Amino acid sequence: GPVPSPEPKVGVVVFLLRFQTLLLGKRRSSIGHSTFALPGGHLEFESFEDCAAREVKEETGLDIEKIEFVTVTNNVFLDEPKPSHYVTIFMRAVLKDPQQVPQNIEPDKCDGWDWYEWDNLPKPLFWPLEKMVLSGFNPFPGV
Ligand code: 8DG
Ligand code: MG
Ligand code: MG
Repeated sequence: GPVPSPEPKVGVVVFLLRFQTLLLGKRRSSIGHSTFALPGGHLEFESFEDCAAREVKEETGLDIEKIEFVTVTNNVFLDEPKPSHYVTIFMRAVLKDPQQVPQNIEPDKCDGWDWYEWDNLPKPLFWPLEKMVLSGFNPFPGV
């Protein structure tokens, strides 16, 4: 019979900018396994800004500020072990303390976090992010 289509969920992810670099981690989660992605997770009973700060803290230990909405994309994951659908909210933020170092707090979900230059991004990128890069998007303000 027909396969039931999954209900859309809301993801909130963060372009965490530090000087000319941004934070990426290689995923260990089933969706997008072994691809580089932004910190982020599922929206709960909270604002986009609170979700961004909470997920970044839970996943990296970092404290962020100047949190603002950037854009939203629709992502249907058909080719994953478990098909899923996310409306993904992209936020932007900076570190409260630029000297603070990311920790890999959820090693079951991520191989580790590092800072990357926009012109020298690691490969492969998680495809919702890849799609934005290919469209010419740039997360740095004033570009
Ligand atoms: P949670 O239990 O902490 O709430 O969830 P999570 O385990 O941290 O969720 P996640 O997979 O990291 O993020 C939720 C979804 O957001 C993800 O499955 C698909 C969507 N998503 C994108 N792009 C990105 C991205 O660059 N990074 C992250 N983390 N999620 C993304 O569409
Ligand atoms: Mg999370
Ligand atoms: Mg996450």
